[in-house]
This record gives sequence, C-alpha cells and structure tokens, in this order.
Amino acid sequence: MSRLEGRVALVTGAAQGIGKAIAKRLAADGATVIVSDINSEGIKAVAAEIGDRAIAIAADISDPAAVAKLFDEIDAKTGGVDTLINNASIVPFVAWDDVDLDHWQKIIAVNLTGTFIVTRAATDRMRARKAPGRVICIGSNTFFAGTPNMAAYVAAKGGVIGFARALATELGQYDITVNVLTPGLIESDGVKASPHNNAFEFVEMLQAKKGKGQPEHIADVVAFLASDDARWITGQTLNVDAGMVRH
Ligand code: NAD
Ligand code: 4PL
Repeated sequence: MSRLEGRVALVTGAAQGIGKAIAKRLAADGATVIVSDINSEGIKAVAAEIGDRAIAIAADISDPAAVAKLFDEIDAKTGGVDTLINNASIVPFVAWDDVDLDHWQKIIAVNLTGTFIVTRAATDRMRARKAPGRVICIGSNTFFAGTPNMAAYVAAKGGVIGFARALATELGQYDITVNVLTPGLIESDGVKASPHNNAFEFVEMLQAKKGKGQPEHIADVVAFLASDDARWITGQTLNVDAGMVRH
C-alpha cells in the first residue's frame, strides 16, 4: 500500500521503540521519513534499516536552536514536512516522594515544551507551503488512568492533549489536522529496560483484549491518522490500549 506516497513525515524519538516502528510503517506506506532523535547513533541504524526513504537527522526537541537546525536541514533535503509525529518523550519511573522540581522541569521541558517547539516550527512551514498538513501527538492512557510513579509525565501528557485540542481549532482553516493517539503500556525498548516492564500482568488484567502491547499496534494507527482516510478527524484523542481504559 502506498497511501502516503509523496509525503514527508518527521518522526521524533525514532531511534528506538514506538518511534522506530512509526518511522518504518510510514516509510512502508510510501512516505519519505525524517528519522530524528537525540540519540544520533540510533537514528543512523534505523535509517539504514529503512533504506532510501529515510533521512537521519539528530536533534534534542527541547533545544530551540537544535530544532531550528533540524528544520533547515529538512528544508534543504526535501520539499518540507507535511506530516509531524510528536513521539519523543522521556518515560520516567519516579515515585511521588522522589519527584522534585528538577525532575518536574525536565519532564515538562522535553515532553510538553519540546512538543510545542517542534510543532511551532513544523506548522509554520506547513502554512507557508499552503498544502494540507497533519500533526499527530503521542500521548498516553496514563492521563486517563492516573498511573503511579509518573506524576510529571502524566501532567505533561495532559498538557499535550490540551495543546492539540486548541491547536486543531487554530489550524483547521489551513487544512492542518491535529490529533493525539494515547497508547497503553507498550513493550518498547525503553519500557523493557525499566520497572514498567513489571506492570504487564496488572495492565493485561485491565485490558479487554489480552496480550502485550507492541510498538506496531501504535504505528499502524498512526499510519491511519496520517492517511487521507482520516481527513475529517481533528482535535481528537484516540485511545489505543486494548480497552484498558474507556473514556
Ligand atoms: P523509548 O524510551 O523506547 O523511546 C523514546 C525515544 O525518545 C528515545 O529514542 C529517546 O532517545 C528519545 N528522546 C528522549 N528525549 C529526547 C529529546 N529531548 N529529544 C529527542 N529525542 C528524545 O520510549 P517509547 O516507549 O517508545 O515511547 C515513545 C512515545 O510513546 C513517548 O511519547 C511515550 O510517552 C509514549 N508512550 C509510551 C508507552 C509505553 O508503554 N511504551 C505508553 C504510552 C505512551
Ligand atoms: C499503562 O505511557 O500507558 C506504564 C509507562 N503503564 O509509560 C506509559 C501504562 C506506562 C502506560 C505507560
């Protein structure tokens, strides 16, 4: 299927996990994919795996100068981003008693403000090109569940949902849609290497469908939201978690 032929998609946090699966899926659907991450080694490996349709460019999404450079390089190498996937985030496991101001500010700076910085740059260019655009943010069902050990993260994800709702209203007139996909627990590289890996039994008990969530479960729905089939969907939050929470 080549439903994304001609598209230029930027995927942040694409060196591993869910972002890597999204980059692979969008490329398989015909898009040119900018594989971006703070991990400059990881993106090279992912881009090599994808092949000709991938361009690896490193950037820290919380650094405005690095993001400006990222977009300058994208503009020099492509016709410009029409599809933005805000996936990069820190996924912490920090008990409430250990949540201090430094942790809070770091999580908000990357997960919420980083999303703003990248979206500001991408949507300004989408508007200038006067072509339709897509913004898809990766949220989390922790915003609905109030999952423990992630208070700052849950707050940032709620912020992303609020931001996307408002931005959808502002950008609808330019034919740019803005949506959030909220995954449940997914067996990503990051989760496998963290205490979250111990939560699968509990999460599966709550899920309507059984099994461990995989990055591809998310990537397949991102491809739909990026496609023309989803052109009438904007300002929405789509929960993808095997029915763990219903909202
Ligand atoms: P992961 O930790 O495996 O991968 C995240 C990637 O983001 C890493 O490659 C990391 O280097 C990159 N990153 C971190 N900070 C960055 C920065 N400042 N600039 C650029 N890149 C940065 O995580 P994952 O599990 O694949 O999560 C991907 C997305 O899905 C995140 O938004 C996360 O919040 C969300 N999510 C994950 C789960 C889950 O259970 N895995 C559930 C719900 C939502
Ligand atoms: C249900 O977004 O959605 C753990 C870690 N459990 O990051 C998440 C659930 C985690 C989640 C998440």
